[in-house]
Amino acid sequence: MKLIKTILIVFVIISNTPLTAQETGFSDLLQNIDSREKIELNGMWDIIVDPLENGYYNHRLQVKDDGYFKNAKMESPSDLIEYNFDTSLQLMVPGDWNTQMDKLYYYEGTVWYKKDFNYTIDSNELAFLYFEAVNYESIVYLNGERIGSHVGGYTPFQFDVTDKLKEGTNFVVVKVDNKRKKENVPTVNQDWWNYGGITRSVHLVKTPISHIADYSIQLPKGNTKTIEGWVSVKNGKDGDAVNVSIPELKKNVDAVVKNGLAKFSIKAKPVLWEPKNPKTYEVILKTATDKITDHIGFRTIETKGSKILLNGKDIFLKGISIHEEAPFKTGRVVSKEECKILLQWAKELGCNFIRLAHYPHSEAMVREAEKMGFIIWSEIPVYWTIQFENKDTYANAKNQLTEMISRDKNRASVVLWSMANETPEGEARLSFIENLAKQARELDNTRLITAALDTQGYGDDGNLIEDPLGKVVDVIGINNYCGWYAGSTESCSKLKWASAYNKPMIMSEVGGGALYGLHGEKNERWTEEYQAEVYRTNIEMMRNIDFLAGLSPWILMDFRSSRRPLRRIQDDFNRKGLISEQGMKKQAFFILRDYYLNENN
Ligand code: GCB
Repeated sequence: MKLIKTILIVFVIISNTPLTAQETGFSDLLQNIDSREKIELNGMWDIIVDPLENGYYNHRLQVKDDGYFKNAKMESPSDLIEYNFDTSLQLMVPGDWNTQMDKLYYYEGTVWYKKDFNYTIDSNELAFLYFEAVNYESIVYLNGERIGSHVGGYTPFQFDVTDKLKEGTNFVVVKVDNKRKKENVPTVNQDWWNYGGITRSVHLVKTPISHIADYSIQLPKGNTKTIEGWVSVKNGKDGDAVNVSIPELKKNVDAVVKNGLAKFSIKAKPVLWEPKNPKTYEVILKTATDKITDHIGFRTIETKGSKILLNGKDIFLKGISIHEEAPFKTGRVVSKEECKILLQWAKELGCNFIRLAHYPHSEAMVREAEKMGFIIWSEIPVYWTIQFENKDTYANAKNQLTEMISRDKNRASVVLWSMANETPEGEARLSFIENLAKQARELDNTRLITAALDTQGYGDDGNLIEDPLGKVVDVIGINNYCGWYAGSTESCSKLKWASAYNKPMIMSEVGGGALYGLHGEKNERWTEEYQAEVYRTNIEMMRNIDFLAGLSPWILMDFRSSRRPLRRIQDDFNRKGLISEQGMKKQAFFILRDYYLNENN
């Protein structure tokens, strides 16, 4: 009895101990930079295309100490400097290089980017160079000095450059390299365009010296009456106060910093965020030196048997998959307006759910989706056959996962973290993804874990879901192309599904290709009629799956892919969009819309 009591006391002490900044599992990546004062470094950057990496290596392939990052200038007419940013070409940031310059359309390699900016030193502030995303590998230099590097094309990263900035003019150089490599995540093979460049915005973010770096504010799992969270404070000290207020709920609490972190818990009954009422609250965080404002929604997400429960109620996810491909102009999405066009089309389709495939999309996309009431599936590019046995590959995937969760952990719309897409069964792959899932749950135990599994085998009676990964995830995603890659369209309506797991299943991909405006018989590939038939028969199939909790067919809009060369049909586009890249709706759009508007309400 005494022993049990002691164990209980120890347990209570441990569970009440605040997490330290390290224990949150996140780095000090600044949360919600839009709430900060910043200098925008977007616009035209000078660039040098460097396929042989001449600006980095000498002819013995040793790293140079006077590479292009020095931004050297001729001082006398006899000087030999074989590059000059001042007379070079330019590219727009944010943006991919492939769609900005004809000669870079298929280019995969290194491009050097340079930008000048002015800075006025203020000894009371810190300055962070913050990149929303650079695809794929970047090495960053400030005023000719290397300040750091980053791997991974779709997540944010930052460097504290306070001590490196000069009064007046400064210059930043970024070596961007999007060469595909076997050991990378994604690997050499992918069905989307490997857009290179500084594809998202760059900012110089200013903060007070003691500042709020990060925070997490959520309802705990299954509890709609307590708002819980932590605020991590950099350069503060134990005992500092953090004030958390939610004016609309008339809540105002003080928390105390210990080991860099202030934990709090607020009894409250917020109106819950849901697709039909995407309610968010203004949340204000204050310390003696800093203040941050965010808009946060509160909701719970759980599963029960084969159901997904949002705020304790069964919800059917009527979704669509989206690539971060810009409508009309094509290329990477670069603006909020482009996000809104895509999301508005998803609204017209009757969706309440979006799968943001196959990598983390921009923060703007996630925030706009949240405002419009979309439930989000967010994923990392662990795609097809990556090197599951390679420790560096794992570290890379884990880092991308951590950066994704770090950035979006306060978004009520995000309910599913997806670990992988169509990975081949095997032991190394299973433990790779198991470990990722463990990491995701340690970082965030309020959301659900999923993965899109490859088409499950066809038996005589139908498909049985038995991939061992089913054990690891909370929600099973299935990509299945009945009527396109396998089986005739007629066979789909009769296809039966069974599952070895009592878990919800989302049909995370289903569909077929059509060129907008091409018409013919419903058995003629690439016609709108064929694609419409694929949707009709697959919808019938889905009506018969009693453990189906939602779907996100492939895909909202045609997107560029170098796997798709068929001339006059594909022309480098995957044509499985319900809408062409020029915004024209194909017949299948209306088939899916009718299903969403008339069923499962
Ligand atoms: C898939 C992949 C997706 C492809 C799609 C297709 O299964 O997950 O990335 O684009 O099929 O169109 O083949």
